[in-house]
Amino acid sequence: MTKNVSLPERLEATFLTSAPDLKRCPPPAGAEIAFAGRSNAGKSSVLNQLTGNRRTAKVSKTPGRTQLLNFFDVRSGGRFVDLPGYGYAKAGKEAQKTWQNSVNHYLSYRDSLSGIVLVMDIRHPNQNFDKEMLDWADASELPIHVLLNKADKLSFGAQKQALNKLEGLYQSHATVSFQTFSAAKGDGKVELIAKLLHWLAQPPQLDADNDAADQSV
Ligand SMILES: Nc1nc2c(ncn2[C@@H]2O[C@H](COP(=O)(O)OP(=O)(O)OP(=O)(O)O)[C@@H](O)[C@H]2O)c(=O)[nH]1
Ligand SMILES: [Mg+2]
Repeated sequence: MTKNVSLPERLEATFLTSAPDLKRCPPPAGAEIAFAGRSNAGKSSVLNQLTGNRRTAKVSKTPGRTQLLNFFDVRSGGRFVDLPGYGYAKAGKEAQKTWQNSVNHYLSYRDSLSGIVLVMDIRHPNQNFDKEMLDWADASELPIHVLLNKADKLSFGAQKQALNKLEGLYQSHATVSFQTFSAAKGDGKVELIAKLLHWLAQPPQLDADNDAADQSV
């Protein structure tokens, strides 16, 4: 029997910079993994659990806290990007539109993007934005890993039920995978780290000319 390869307990990462839009993103360096999801689903908390540092990304009880694209250098190589949350009603229509435009641009044109971690609140999964993101990733053939976060809020049976339901709904989506997660407790971290290390090890081949063009979108 082969021995299991041991995984790190965390993926250390340090804040690099914030960008309001694609134009002002830092030049790509290795594989980039974006954390997306509805506002308050727990994207920043997931990042902090992953890096083992509660101060990596700002967490707030007030939805809409993350308003810029926040870049983090992963120590072992590659980048994480904490994206502004979708659907923060109180932000005002104009501000919301601006943020969402920058997220859409980033997702559509960032060549170094290797995968998306889509964070959902397990109690309210598969909302409109989530559906759109899953369909878009499927059409773009981009790997997307869904975290059913805040699993600590449900019984084990209810967690399984939510997971099975989503897996069934998206059976035909070839690039999607699902898992339950708790950013509060760290449950599911090993599975997530394995997935991310796999993505980080396969940075997309960048075409220098294309990339320069993309930065000007
Ligand atoms: N119980 C529980 N609470 C969580 C979990 N993950 C996040 N939270 C809480 O949910 C709230 C929102 O978390 P954030 O990490 O700031 O969410 P976000 O998705 O980054 O939000 P925006 O930046 O507004 O888009 C905070 O009060 C967190 O403490 C979890 O796994 N379990
Ligand atoms: Mg956040």
